[in-house]
Amino acid sequence: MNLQAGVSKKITIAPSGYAKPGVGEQGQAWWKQAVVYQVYPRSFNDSNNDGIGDINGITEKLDYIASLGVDVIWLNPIFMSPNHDNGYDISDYKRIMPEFGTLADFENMLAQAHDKGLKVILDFVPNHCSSEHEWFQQARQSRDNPYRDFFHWWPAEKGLPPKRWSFFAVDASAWRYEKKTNSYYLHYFSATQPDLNWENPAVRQAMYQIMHFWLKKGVDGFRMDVLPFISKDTAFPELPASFQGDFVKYYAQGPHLQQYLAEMYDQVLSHYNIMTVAEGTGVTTDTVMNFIDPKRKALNLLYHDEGMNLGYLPNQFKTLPESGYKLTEFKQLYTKWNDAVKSAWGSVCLGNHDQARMVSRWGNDSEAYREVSAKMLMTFLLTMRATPFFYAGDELAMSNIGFDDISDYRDIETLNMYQQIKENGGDLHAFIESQKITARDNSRTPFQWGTQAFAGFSEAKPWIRVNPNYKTVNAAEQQTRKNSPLNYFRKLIQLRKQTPALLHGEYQLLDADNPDVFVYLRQHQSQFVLVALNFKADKSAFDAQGWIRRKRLLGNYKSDNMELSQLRPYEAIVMEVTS
Ligand code: TEU
Ligand code: CA
Repeated sequence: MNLQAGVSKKITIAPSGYAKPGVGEQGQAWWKQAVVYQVYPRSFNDSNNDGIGDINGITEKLDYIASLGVDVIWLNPIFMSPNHDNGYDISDYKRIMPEFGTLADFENMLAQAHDKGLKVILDFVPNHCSSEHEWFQQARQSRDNPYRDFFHWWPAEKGLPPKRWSFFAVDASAWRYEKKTNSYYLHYFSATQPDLNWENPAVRQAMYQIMHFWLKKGVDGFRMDVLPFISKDTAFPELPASFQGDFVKYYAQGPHLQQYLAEMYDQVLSHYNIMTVAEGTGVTTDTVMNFIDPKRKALNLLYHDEGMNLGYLPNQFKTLPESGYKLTEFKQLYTKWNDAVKSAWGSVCLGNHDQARMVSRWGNDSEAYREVSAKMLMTFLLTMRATPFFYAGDELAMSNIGFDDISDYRDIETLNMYQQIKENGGDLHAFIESQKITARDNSRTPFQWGTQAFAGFSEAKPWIRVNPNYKTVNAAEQQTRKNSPLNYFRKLIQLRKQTPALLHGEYQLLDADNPDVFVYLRQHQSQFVLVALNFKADKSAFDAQGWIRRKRLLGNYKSDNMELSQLRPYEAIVMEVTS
């Protein structure tokens, strides 16, 4: 062991970045210290037993959420919507979807959340609305309708529009022909989600006004859906011949992005002490600072999809190889993102409503390892230098349902892709096999509260099937069990909050080439915390690179592990170290 090497390593992570005003210890913005808990309202708790989760259902469970120690609730869209894409197709941005309740229900929920010290951020969808929105209903009537320019049109007399793929359309095209005005409209997502034309100042003003409307009600910020898409090259050039389908590169982060962000900042965001998070589809470490650089007028945080897509086979729809993903790539990726946002602030997540369950995708959901590997992944999220985002149910180690029958699926992405493959004579069996692992509906099954019928989510048959493992995997059972994932999650959050090195210390990757163990150091002033995570079902060794254990802070095994450099299957340890 080379002690000197250890010492010089410490110097490379000296807390020099903390001198800057606003980023330093004193100037820690609340959203940097927060833990975010994402609630998918449709699946969380059903208060009126119609099988659909709702706002009053969330209100009933605020004490549970507060008991976790999280700070912020992010609600998926709750606005008026025909629900072709579960609320990501908004038909009225200022009204609550009746299935979820009323504006009064929302205001009550918000007030009660605030009383319990919880903040609430809403999911705002600026890139597209529902085809049932009044704006689109008007716009499609005639070419000279006042709302015509709220959307992107391609007049058919110009010929076929240049190829653009859609995420969800069965015919794969992002252009849809409308006979009435002999034009095509643009929809990057389904045909029921026409893209709004941000070039039009009236669209931008309408959006800012909607944001003010909710912020004045006291909401604590927004998650902004596919924000990079709001600026496009509206000349819609032909794609290069060599084009391989990586379409977000051509579709998003257009020439006016910075202008729109700055305008939104000036006219809306800067007037409130809020948390603003961009969904960063297609954003790389080269462009992330355009969205979150504190020196710019922009947002606070961005979460990227690069992490979510890790391991997928190229040119195949959300398909993982048998061998899964490579930990070395995982480590490299999160280290690269940590470094890229050093002068701003990062966010970290391993799942959400668009992804598989965290433990199934990144851990091991077999009976033997489901809990221990879920705790290991929680440890990762709560010890990185970034604001962690958890998806409701992660704290219980809820796992994929893995539907194998298309009739069980509810999600437009799966249903339309299935139809597309069917029409093209593709391999439907292979598609279903891959969806069992990666489908979005895996995370959308009802929250598992207890052992009663429908897991206590509802007394009526839920809109989507409950995972049959609810008899053993549920909150009631875990509440009283000392070492349950739920109670481990609570302890871990407290540890993060009490440990300056974990909250805002510098991050440094150790033992980078180790294929089984993720080891890193967090350091704040004289406090050094080492985190070691075994991502494998076997015992794994790692190199602590000269760091000596002083005190174990937390681990996911009951008994202490006295060997610093040997970890048991999926073991996670957090310890204070010294050189
Ligand atoms: O998702 C953005 C997005 O790019 C999705 O296509 C995502 O990559 C895909 O679901 C992964 O399988 C956002 C929302 O989070 C998603 O729920 C919406 O369906 C989508 O935008 C359209 O609003
Ligand atoms: Ca309901």
